[in-house]
Amino acid sequence: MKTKAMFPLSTALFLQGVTTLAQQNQQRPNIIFIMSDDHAAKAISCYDGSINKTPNIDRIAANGVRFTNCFCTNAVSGPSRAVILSGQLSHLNGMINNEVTFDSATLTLPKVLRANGYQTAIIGKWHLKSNPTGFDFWKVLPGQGEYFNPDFIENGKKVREQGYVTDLITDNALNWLKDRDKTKPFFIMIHNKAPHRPWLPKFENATMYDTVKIPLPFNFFDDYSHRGDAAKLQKMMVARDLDLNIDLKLPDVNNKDNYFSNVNRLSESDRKIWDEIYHKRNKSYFDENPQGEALAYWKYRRYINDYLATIKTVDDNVGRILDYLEANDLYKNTIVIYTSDQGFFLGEHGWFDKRFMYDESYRMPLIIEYPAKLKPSITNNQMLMNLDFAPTMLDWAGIQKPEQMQGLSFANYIDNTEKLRDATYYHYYEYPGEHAVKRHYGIRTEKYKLIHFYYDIDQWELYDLQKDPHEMMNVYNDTAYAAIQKELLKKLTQLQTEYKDKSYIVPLDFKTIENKALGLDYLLINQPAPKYAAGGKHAMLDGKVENPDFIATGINRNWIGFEKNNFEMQLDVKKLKMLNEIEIRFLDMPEAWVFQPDTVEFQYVNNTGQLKSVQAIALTKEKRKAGGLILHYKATIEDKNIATLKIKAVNHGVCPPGHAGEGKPAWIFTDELILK
Ligand code: SGN
Ligand code: CA
Repeated sequence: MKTKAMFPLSTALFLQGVTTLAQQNQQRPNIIFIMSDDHAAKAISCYDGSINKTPNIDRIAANGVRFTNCFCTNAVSGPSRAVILSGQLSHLNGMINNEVTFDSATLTLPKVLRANGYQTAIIGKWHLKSNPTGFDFWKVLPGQGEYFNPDFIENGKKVREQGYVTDLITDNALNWLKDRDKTKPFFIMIHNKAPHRPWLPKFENATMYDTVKIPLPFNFFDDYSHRGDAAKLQKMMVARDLDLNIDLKLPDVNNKDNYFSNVNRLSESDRKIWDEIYHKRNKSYFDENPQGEALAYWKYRRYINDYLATIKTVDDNVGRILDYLEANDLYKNTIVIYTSDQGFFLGEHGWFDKRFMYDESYRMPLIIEYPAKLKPSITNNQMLMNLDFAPTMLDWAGIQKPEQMQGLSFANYIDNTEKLRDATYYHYYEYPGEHAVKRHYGIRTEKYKLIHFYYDIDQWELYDLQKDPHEMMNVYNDTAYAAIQKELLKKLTQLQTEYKDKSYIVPLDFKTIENKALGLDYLLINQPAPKYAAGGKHAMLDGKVENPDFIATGINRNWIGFEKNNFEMQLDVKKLKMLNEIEIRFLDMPEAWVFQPDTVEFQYVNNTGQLKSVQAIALTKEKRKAGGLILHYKATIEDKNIATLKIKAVNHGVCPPGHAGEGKPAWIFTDELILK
């Protein structure tokens, strides 16, 4: 059996065992899993309705269940998809960020369904780098995919199709449904690219929202006071980080002929139509020449209008799928799921994109109809995660979930009488990365959210979601919340143990080196900043140095850091008798406000009492995976009888002009003085 070779033995046996069981089951439901990319619940009218109408997606809710508390476990595309497929959290399925390649040998939902007699297919966005496995048919967009005339990879072969991506995905899905083997139940994943950046609507919808003034969210001009640094340091602001040409479709200022570089896939005649639409559409911008807040508002409107216009086509195509089911007597016994890989910021906090555990990006829309089993028009507020999708679908299909799947089936929790769980877990890793959202993990209960930002930061946030649903006020360390904070921390630790997630403990990876000065007492003239004083008293002389690929955590790091101050260290080296070589290591990581010292000087007094001084230079540079360089400053000493040694490294003082921290204190980071 082919599957046997792919799975561990226990899994192969498990699949075989269940196959026979499932074969006896004639009434197994079909499953259509429709997932869009970055579709926030706010932009679905059965959730909100204030900014757009989605009559077809709403049909699913009217026929079934709308879930109001479904959350993703890692709010970025590849990771969310991998969690849905595998039923395992990112640290176990390996797809911690969009950069990683999904291991195609992972046991996934389509594999289990297929081994149990289902016909399986996936069409549309895949984004997991390796080829899809577990599908009888796959036709996926390479990478992020294109909106116009996109390429697809069909069972390994590249084909280019003419048309608009959302329509083409549904065309292909309907074709597959028509041609399927009608003796078997089916499972199809229909994955839209829309409404992903750069939000290119179909021609006929391009201006549909231009006459409606969608209001700015109340916290669009959020200044992030009462929050930690993560919110302040992101790069996903509508007003600042959207590109006028690519994202907002204004002519390219550097290349007027390149009116809009994103549509170069259009045929010449279509391109003309497009240009005409946008010449007209952009007129208001040139007439008004908005500046300051008016420009921010203009950007928001262009952004939200395009975003919603791409959703119009998503909704139309959901309608086509539902119509097909009704017309082909598939309505009753087909589970239709509509969701998005995660939520999205629609100007809240001034942002676009996702990644943060704040509700707008954290919450997933989830709507399910299954007329044979589920009552219509139900609202369900169970605390769910995308981790639960695979176990639930398997449950409905009458298949026991494989042991390694960590999620829970909510199939029997739709009526709201019993709670499935009391907290959801989150862990985001894509940092350093696009949009500069710091790594963080946390939990959410119905009432509270606790987040820890880590890696090159060590900050906690606690939100009282009932009093502060928009997460504007971090109450971590507010004494009024002391008991709640303690309880949430306990729950968080409990979940991390249960889910076997230790991936937030970035391993301290040291090399042991030869150092004659091991354990000698020393004196620091200036003290390191308390947060970066880790490593204990002997950190500078403990014979341990960081491996260049070590990833700093901000917690427990071996480097010691000095804000604005110089680094000055003095030690008695009489015991050493002989001393030839001195080396000291400094970090150069300007983007983290850490600069190499302006000068490094070794001063020493020999037994004749003479004071001598050598300027040291950085002879070796090691590249760190976590960013920046480790500079090794070295000097050779001719004198034999040195009594006292002093090292002085001069801080750059303030971040230089043009730097993000211009004028703010610069840092010096050092680890290990090596004497030979
Ligand atoms: C692209 C986008 C980002 C987006 C990532 C991840 N930039 O890189 O804004 O966050 O995808 O999105 S773009 O300028 O290329 O559009 S994800 O949905 O695939 O995770
Ligand atoms: Ca996405």
